[in-house]
Amino acid sequence: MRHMRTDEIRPDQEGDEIRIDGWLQESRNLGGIAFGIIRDRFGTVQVTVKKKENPEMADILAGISRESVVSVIGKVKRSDKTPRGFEIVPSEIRVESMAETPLPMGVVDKVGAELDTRLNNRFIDLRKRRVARIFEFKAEVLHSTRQYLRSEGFIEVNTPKIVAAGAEGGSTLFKVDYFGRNAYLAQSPQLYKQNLMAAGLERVFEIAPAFRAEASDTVRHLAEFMSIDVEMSFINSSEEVMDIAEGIAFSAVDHLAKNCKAIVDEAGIDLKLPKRPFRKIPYGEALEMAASEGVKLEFGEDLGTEGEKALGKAVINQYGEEFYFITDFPTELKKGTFYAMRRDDRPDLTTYFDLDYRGQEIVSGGRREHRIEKLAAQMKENNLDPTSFGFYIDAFKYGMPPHGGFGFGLERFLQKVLDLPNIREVILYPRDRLRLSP
Ligand code: AMO
Repeated sequence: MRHMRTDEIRPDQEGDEIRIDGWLQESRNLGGIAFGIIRDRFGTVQVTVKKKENPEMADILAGISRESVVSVIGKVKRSDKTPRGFEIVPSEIRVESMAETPLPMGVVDKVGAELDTRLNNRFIDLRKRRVARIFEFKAEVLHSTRQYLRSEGFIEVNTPKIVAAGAEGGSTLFKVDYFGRNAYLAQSPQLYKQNLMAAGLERVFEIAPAFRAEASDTVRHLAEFMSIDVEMSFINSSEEVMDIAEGIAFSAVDHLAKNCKAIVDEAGIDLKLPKRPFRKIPYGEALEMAASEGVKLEFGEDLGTEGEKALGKAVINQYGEEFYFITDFPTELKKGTFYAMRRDDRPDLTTYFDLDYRGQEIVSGGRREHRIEKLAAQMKENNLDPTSFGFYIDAFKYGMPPHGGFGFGLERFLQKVLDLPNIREVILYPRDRLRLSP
């Protein structure tokens, strides 16, 4: 008999014999009636047995533990006592997999479990519809991002995740024993993305994990996160790069608002389409705005979490906007970022930018220095030896187009769209300083 999804069944199928499969969410024995709620990914249905009519079946149902996987064959019967207007009267209930008791955590309990307990038992946590919805949401964002970038002429690429050198500073590199040699897990595909510009691919994107040995334990840092990386050639300004970062964020919100109403409603969020183009706030002005919300920083200092939050508040208070770029980061602040192009008219400022969403950085990038003499000079300022940069520097020797790009943190974005307190909520199996399993 054909398996049916719970959401496929309707009251007007009265009398039809069907099969449903799922988890027994709960079962009750109420006097003369035993009933169970069967749940699959799409919803729930009620199975009802009148003891007088089928005492054996009533006993079977009552003897199955919560969250066991069952297969039920039965007839659809209209009922105005159930939320969906029908119930299933079973002729056969087969237990495919009996759940042990007690459960490590509840699925429908009113009192929620701690995040750690939930993550330790993620397979049960994900049985909660609200939690599973987060990952449907994530899949939709990935879908809209691919659609948008392809429509803008980008091709999707895959670069190695086992690498010989980092792109984002030594302190957050994970070391790997690579056949007796030192290797690292890629912190960012940036060096490869740039290499592909020399290769002539012109517009590339990659959606892949990035690894950071983040020592700090915060609600917005993971040791493994999904980075949406973009690199594009023949640009004249960093604004062209910002346009694409903005396009990803906008198209994701637009797609969710237009096509995912059920998910948005269930998540209980108020999705507002952002005004375009997103506001661009030069770093100097961003400092003043953060100061207006009580966080005072010196020119050249990193905004940091507190500065970002204060700026987010100021932007909402003054303009009512949630997405905004911080532009013109000072050269002094981006010193370690040897590949960042500096502004021709103001070498004390770079072409680097962040995109922040309600007080949290979600994207970082800019225009790269493609002129090899300038790049080598910037490396030397950082006490780096250009000759030790192997494949990276070679790509600049034989024809490198002007180019730029960015990394867009998928989980950072999702955490903010869904307004969740911890980034671990939006990744199936988070990796952090303490967590390696599951
Ligand atoms: P950056 O290091 O700023 O830039 O990273 C880009 C974006 O990735 C996200 N992100 C993180 N998300 C979760 N946990 C982390 N530990 C974490 N670290 C970063 C943020 C951030 O804005 N090479 C550049 C990109 C480029 O210029 O192409 C880079 O990786 O959302």
